[in-house]
Amino acid sequence: MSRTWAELLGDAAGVVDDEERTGFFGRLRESLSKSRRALTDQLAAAAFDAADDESWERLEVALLRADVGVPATAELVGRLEARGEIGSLEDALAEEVERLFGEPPTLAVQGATPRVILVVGVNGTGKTTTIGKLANTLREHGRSVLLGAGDTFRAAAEEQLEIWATRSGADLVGASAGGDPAAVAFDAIEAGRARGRDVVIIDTAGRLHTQTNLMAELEKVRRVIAGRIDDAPHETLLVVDATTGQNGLQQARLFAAAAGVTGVVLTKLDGSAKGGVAVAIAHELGLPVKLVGVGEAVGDLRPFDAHDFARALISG
Ligand SMILES: Nc1nc2c(ncn2[C@@H]2O[C@H](COP(=O)(O)OP(=O)(O)OP(=O)(O)O)[C@@H](O)[C@H]2O)c(=O)[nH]1
Ligand SMILES: [Mg+2]
Repeated sequence: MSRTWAELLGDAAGVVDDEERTGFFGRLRESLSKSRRALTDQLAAAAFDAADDESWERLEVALLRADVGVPATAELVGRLEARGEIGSLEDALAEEVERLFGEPPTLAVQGATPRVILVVGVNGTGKTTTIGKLANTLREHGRSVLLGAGDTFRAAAEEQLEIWATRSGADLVGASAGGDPAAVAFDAIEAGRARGRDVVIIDTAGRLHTQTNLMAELEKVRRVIAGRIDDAPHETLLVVDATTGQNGLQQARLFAAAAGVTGVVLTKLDGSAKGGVAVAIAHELGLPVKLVGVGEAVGDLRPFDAHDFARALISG
């Protein structure tokens, strides 16, 4: 059964949960159907025989084509080989993929408030949309929310965030003076404190003149946040567009090194995504996937569920 928001947020089970549990798995399966078919077709091309090298090679190729990447593919194949007897290959593979994701993560929204969530990622991956959806869900789950419009680079970024703030009943702190994202983060945290808000979410730019500029800016934003609240940001979520395949892994590597990422949001799983990049990110970088986006609407952000994801990715 799909993971609930209450579980992700560390809350007691809420009334919305039952509704959340139904329907989502079906949508995820639908989203990943193309990539699942490609994978299972390849696996089913000839019966899998654990004693046959060609069977293992076919499995490797299928995983690589699904964007799982070389290290995670090697790990999965190694684990399956170590099992010896493999009943259903699809079931065994789904079990190993699920195990590879590790323990179900939580989102650090418990504890002294305001909790601060910084959202980073390259341009167009879905940062601002994710923030809007997350703000809305947090509001539904009893939190007061304040959004900081830290993307001062792109024209209209603040207006886009403002629409989400209005829709979700969150406060907005924009770049009133000049365009310094660190100043926005500072103002947002001060306002969150003064108004007693539970969660402050800070948007950032996805692109600057150079990548070095962007990383330096993110570091400055983090420094300013940590200067206001010792253990903040409590979460730094990296938003990755699942349709970019192995590129997403490269982005994750870069941001993990420079921005202290604590979790990944995998968006656009409703598009032509292959989904396997989630396995690569979790295995190679040890980063938990915390949320998945399966559309542009407010209800299209969900807690990541390793069991469901592995089945949607693999089992026919
Ligand atoms: N299909 C689909 N579209 C999405 C999803 N998440 C975001 N989008 C769309 O992707 C586009 C870019 O989203 P934004 O939220 O503006 O992305 P961003 O990372 O903030 O982009 P910049 O501010 O330019 O860095 C928008 O058209 C969103 O509606 C998703 O899960 N599925
Ligand atoms: Mg944005």
